Amino acid sequence: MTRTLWINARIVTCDGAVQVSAPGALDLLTEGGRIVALGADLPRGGAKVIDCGGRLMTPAPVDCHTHLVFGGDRAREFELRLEGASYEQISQEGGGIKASMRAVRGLSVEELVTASLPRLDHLLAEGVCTVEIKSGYGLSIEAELNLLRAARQLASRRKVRVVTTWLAAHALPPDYAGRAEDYIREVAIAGLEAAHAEGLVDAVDSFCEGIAFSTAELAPLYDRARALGLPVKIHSEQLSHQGGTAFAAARGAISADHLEYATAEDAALMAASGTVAVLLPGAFYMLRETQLPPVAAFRAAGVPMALSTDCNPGTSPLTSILMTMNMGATLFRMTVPECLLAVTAHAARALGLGHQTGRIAPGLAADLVLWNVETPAQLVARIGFNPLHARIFLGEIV
Ligand code: DI6
Ligand code: FE
Repeated sequence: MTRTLWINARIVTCDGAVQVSAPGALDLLTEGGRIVALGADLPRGGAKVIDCGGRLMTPAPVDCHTHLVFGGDRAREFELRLEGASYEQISQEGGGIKASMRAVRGLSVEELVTASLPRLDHLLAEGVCTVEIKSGYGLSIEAELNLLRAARQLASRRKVRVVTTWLAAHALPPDYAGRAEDYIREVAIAGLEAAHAEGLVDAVDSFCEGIAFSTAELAPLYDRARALGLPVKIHSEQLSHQGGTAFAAARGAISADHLEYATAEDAALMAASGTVAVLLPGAFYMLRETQLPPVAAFRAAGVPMALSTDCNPGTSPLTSILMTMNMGATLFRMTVPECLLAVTAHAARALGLGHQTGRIAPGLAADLVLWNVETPAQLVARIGFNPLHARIFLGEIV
């Protein structure tokens, strides 16, 4: 087992308040992919020593909400929105998620992997070591299974931890128009059982929205998820307030995501249920949304806030976790420490992995990044700049 002593780094543990240690003040010992010890002048005893040269060391970013596996391209919809069409209009006219559905149904698992690898590589180039990937563009049992099969394949092609999420309740496909309850039963629930039996599902998600599903339609799906022992989460209050956040918090959701139209009451419910607020500034930006998520209410209620790319072909074609942090600060007025915690400790918590990754603490995975900067502010402030020096996944420089 490789035993490595990392010396002379400026370490931000993201374990509690964000503080940067002076270079050389703390050493980090890793062994067998885990963090073993963090402290001053740790004994070298047979460990390989790596001098970090005074660079900033953080936990590796976790991208906790992506639709990274998809096919096709929707840049034309971007143009239509520039010409004045709304996201809802495009969706009602057969575009949006349904356009991606048509593209996905025409691809094999291998083709989905090939289409998605460049996006994954973009995230990894900025140090990401854990990525959540949702289904949701297949909208039939077989096509949804293929998306998660491709997600699992990606984990074997790269040094990265992939967490999969069943999101068949993302949109109603044309063959089920007007039959949401049938779709939930025949595709979302039946498919969930098949996917779970195949080991493809780590959590269950849905899109609760006027153009998607209501809480009443979603309830049977969440009941089934609970019966299978799977964690649940939700896309809620993105375009309007539909009550998805309260619905999910009542079911102990690990996260509620988007939340532009969430209220202080939603925040209080989330605080009580331990639900993480996953904020997605890429979609806010692309849709030129003006309703800000209630960051002050989350802060006041003590709801942990995460930030994620929401990488998807329509509302957030974003594959930069650094840009996401910058947007969290600029668009959502989050502080630099909040932005850093949002892509590390809180993002890990949003996936139920808070005791596995996202912090630098003994016992956790040695998922780390060395950056060619000295402070977290230098990481968040710049745009289109990647200061990555080394990505370390399970103790090994990749
Ligand atoms: N909300 C979003 O922003 C993405 N999915 C969702 O539920 C967008 C999906 C898409 O337009 O392809
Ligand atoms: Fe999403």
